Amino acid sequence: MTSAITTSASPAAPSVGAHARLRPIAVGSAAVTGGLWKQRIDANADASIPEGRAQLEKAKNLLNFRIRVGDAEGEPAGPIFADSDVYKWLEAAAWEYARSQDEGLLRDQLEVTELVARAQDADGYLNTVVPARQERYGELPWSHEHYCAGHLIQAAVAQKRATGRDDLLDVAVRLADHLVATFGPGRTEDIDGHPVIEMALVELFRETGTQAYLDLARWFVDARGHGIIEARGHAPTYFSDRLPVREATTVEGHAVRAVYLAAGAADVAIETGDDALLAQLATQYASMRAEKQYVTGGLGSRWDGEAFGDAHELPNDRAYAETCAAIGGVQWAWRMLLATGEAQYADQIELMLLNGMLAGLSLPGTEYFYVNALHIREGAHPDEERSAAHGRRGWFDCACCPPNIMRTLSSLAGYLATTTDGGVQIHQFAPSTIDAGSAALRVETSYPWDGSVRVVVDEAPDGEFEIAIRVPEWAEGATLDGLPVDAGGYATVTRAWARGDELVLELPLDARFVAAHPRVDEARGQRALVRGPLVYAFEAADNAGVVLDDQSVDPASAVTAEERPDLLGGVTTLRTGDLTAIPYHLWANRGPGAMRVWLPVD
Ligand code: FUB
Ligand code: ZN
Repeated sequence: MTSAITTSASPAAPSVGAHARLRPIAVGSAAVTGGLWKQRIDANADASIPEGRAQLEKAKNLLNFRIRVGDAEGEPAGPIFADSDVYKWLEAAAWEYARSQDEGLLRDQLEVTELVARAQDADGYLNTVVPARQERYGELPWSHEHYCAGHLIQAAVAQKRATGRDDLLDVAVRLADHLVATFGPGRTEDIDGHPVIEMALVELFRETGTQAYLDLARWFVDARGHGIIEARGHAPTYFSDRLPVREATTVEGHAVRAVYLAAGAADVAIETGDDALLAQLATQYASMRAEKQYVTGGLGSRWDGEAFGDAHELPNDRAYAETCAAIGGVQWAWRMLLATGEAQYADQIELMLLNGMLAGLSLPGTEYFYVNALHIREGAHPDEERSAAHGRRGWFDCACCPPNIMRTLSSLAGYLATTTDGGVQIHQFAPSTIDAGSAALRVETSYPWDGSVRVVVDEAPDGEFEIAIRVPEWAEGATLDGLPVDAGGYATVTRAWARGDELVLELPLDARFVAAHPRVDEARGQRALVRGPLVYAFEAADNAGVVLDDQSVDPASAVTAEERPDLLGGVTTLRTGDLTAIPYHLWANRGPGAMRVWLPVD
């Protein structure tokens, strides 16, 4: 590996020599300028991120750091991985600064950064909770020490890319050097029960060029599945440690752990040119998608162990579908997209962002779902904190999901498009501007409410250039400039361009009923309503006087779409028979109540 100069500044930026077909566009070089995502990005900036810092005070995550540096007294509070929430918030603040250049937010993140830096031990170790509760690295399957380190490193890389500052990066480098000195072949041969360090170390390699970080990431990936966790007395499946990553053909165990590991393995494959590893990850992804993913993109069906179930084990009322798992799924799909250039991964990113993840956030941006059920029965009893029957909540004792949404929304522009030497690829549709270096494009659309996507050339590249626009798999009948294009790929036009040239993609947004795989017992004989990339839900608030649990649908019946600018921030509702449906991600914004995605066929 010669150089690790990054090609752009976004989450997951393969190095120059990396085996990636596509290259990301820096977060600051693309901007969402309107529409659904802008609403959410604004709420993230105006409410979620500032409120998030207040919640970190209230939940004592920041107090833990003050205790560690001697500014306060007491025992650290919260889960053993409490530090990670601070780091995810720092990452969110960094990407948000890249977007808004908000100096107040920069001051805020530097203040928290300074506190974090002071809490670092002289040898680079950094954790505010573990040292007060147990021996350093004494119980890695549960201690989350590498997990917290991974989130710190991700935040540091984001801060460097977004602000150019080294404050947190210096901390991350000292911590990573400590990990390199401590773990690996011939040193301590141990792994954390919760992956994320793999992705983080690869990103730090990309940022610094230090080969040892990539080597350790690869070692952490390859060390799994060889009995390390079992030797410590734990059943390995939960920890993604039953099989080597290179042998596993599906995902299993704790869903967030599994997808974070796969995303890190994809990063390793991209940087080392490991095609065999990449192919294995593609096999795992295909299995997850075909057998273990909800129609909403949600991942992980079991409350028990927050885990993937067996193939087709996808209950609706007891769905877990943790918000973080959808986010981890996006991170994995993004890396697969960069590596392969295959549109299926961009389809997946869209599905998970617009449904599985976005349902986790209230419209004002201050309340969250941890668990994303697909069915809330009449009179459902919220049996515990995470139950969706409560409606969204301001924070959680285990608050992994809220800051995970924050960092995803503040870096969302980074997922819109990519470049190759001779072209640009548009993967996600939003009113936006995309500065691809040699070309600048503008996207005008009301998607996902309307299927028209206009791509305008604002600055033309020299010579021939390819503009590729994703045509989602569901978009049979799509046209580009009036000519039919195949669904499930990219419509491409290669030619010389002039300022003002444009392409117009028309995606058919007819509502459609979809059925699950017949082996999904809990959805057999039922239909879900989808329109474009949006999955719809029937909610009590729109269906007064009706017991949703007693309802059924006729899939042959007409479905009418109605634009409702007055409702839920502006939405298209669907009506079938006597029932009204709204996009799933918007349910529970008018209080909790009965809701269902699947309805039995008449
Ligand atoms: O273990 C850290 C986080 O807490 C996981 O990613 C979530 O699933 C929750 O268990
Ligand atoms: Zn979570």
